[in-house]
Amino acid sequence: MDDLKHQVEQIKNQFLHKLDLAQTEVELENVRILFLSREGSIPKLMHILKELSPDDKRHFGPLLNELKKESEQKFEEKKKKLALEALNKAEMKKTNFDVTAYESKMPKGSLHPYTPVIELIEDVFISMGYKVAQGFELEDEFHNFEALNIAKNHPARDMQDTFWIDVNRLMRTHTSTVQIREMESQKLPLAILSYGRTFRNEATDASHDFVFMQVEGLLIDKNVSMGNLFATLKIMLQGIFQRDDLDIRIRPGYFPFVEPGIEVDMACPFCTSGCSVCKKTRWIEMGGAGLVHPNVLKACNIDSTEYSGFAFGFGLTRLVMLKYGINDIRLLNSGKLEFLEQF
Ligand code: FA5
Repeated sequence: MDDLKHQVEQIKNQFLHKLDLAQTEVELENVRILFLSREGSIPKLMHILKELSPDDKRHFGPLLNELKKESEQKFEEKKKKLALEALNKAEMKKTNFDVTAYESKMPKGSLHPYTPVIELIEDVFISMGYKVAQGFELEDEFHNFEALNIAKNHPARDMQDTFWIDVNRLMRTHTSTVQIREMESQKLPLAILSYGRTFRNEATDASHDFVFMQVEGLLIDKNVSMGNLFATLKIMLQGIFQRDDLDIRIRPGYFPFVEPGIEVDMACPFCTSGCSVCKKTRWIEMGGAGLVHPNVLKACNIDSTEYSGFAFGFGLTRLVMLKYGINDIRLLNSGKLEFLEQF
């Protein structure tokens, strides 16, 4: 009887080995014929069962039944696996074929002008050790206003016409919300860059849209100065425009969340004596910046006697307009093909 036990073991191993080697439907069918078909080695072994004594039957019956059941199950699993692989291969072939055919007939796509500018900015800041942070477009009053030192009834709230969703929730009016979320949750020192859509309930014109992009930077460390801020802004603008000789103007500016605060303008590239983009001023306002106000640090539980920092928030949409000479901001969100095809 040891002989029969040995035989069961041997057939089982051979079956598993051959099943493992089978890589096509034909090879799998050969395994089935060899082991599971009526003349296959497993059913043949089952025939021997009939000739055994009742005692041996009781002992070998379950062993042989288990071999049969397990082999059939393993066979079905392998069959499904091979069928799925064949299907995937066929799908891939179909996709490859379709893409080639599609490409030859359809016009080519291109990057939206935002994309290369975002990549340039990310390159500049990642090379300086900054982390790119994500924020929320749907925000609460605390992160958009209060923590940024803009209390209820503060006149600065009127400067940012807000799309309110309900009493506490709003569409963020600026990316400065990310400053707060990062200071609340990250360890110091902190160097973050963030960009994304912002929303303002205001009338549109050549340089104003109600949905536009901003890019925000924040550095919190010990002894951060306006000198650090100026150097960083200069590196950013030179990186975006890929030139050193930029016409930039810096003037004092008021934002409740920085002290001192500045505004940064760039010379209008569309005119020599004033136009609708620069509102006849020859300068286009690009963004605000300054040293983070101690009240903001306090709202994020940061000790303002130990840490200081700078922050800036630029109109990414305006940067893109200047880089590519786009004289109407509304084109960027228009989805107009004749506009997008130029890039
Ligand atoms: C702010 O939004 C501040 N959060 C910027 C800031 C950040 C200051 C950190 C200090 C420290 P402001 O409302 O000025 O500031 O907007 C910043 C820039 O966004 C503007 O200079 C302009 O380039 C752009 N911008 C503002 N409103 C619009 C609009 N409606 N359409 C297009 N761009 C706009």
